[in-house]
Amino acid sequence: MFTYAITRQPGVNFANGLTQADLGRPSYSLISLQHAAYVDTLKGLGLTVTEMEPLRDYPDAYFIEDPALVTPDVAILTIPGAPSRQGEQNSLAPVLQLYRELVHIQPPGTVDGGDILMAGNEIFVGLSARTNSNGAQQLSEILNKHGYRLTPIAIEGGLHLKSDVNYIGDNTLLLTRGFAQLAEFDRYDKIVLKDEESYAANTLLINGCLITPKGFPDTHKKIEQTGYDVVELDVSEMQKMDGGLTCLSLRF
Ligand code: CIR
Repeated sequence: MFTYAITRQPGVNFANGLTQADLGRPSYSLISLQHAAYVDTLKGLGLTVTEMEPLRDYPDAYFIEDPALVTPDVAILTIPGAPSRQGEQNSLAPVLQLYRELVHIQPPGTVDGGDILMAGNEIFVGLSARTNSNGAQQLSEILNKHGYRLTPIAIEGGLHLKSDVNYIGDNTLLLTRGFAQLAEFDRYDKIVLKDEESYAANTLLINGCLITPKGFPDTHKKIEQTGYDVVELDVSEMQKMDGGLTCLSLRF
């Protein structure tokens, strides 16, 4: 169960953030509404949410999952892999140290939170254009001390590991077809997405509720069969900036 979440509002310049998506120009008024609905959903699920202000020099900073990882034992400030995002982590230190012992990834390591998938005591780390092997090694040394086992997963296409696979409890992964073949995921039950619904792999489990992006009916039907409550949120404007539901909060 999660008790807390930290979010950050998108800034007026959020459209200057990084993106490879070709989905059109995003709207500030719409992303503000979508973000507010996300925060309200977390609150409705019982979380106490710390809402942080935009960081003017970091238009991607509302994807607050990337510069940190919070586990039950420790908070890790990462060094995000994209040069334009390096520094976002510093603003999180004052708030995270209220809750956890703080540890810092050191150069030359880089890690994006979007590459870290926690499934109980097993943690998968995507080795991507953002997370390098030095960063993954540092993460592993920190987290082994707290009883976690880390498994690296090479990310060939796509931005982050959690763009393609998420853990939805009960030993079950929600994932795209390519990732379903990986031997590293053999011991899990799997819900495999239709190719045209791969964006919905970025579904978030919060306190018995699956928050899933709006507009993916086959995925919706499949995840309803788990017995969890399912809430759909429209995150069209975040999708235009290559982000989604998990990226928008730190949960612990
Ligand atoms: C970026 O490219 O860094 C942002 N535009 C999107 C980050 C999405 N974060 C995530 O999936 N954890």
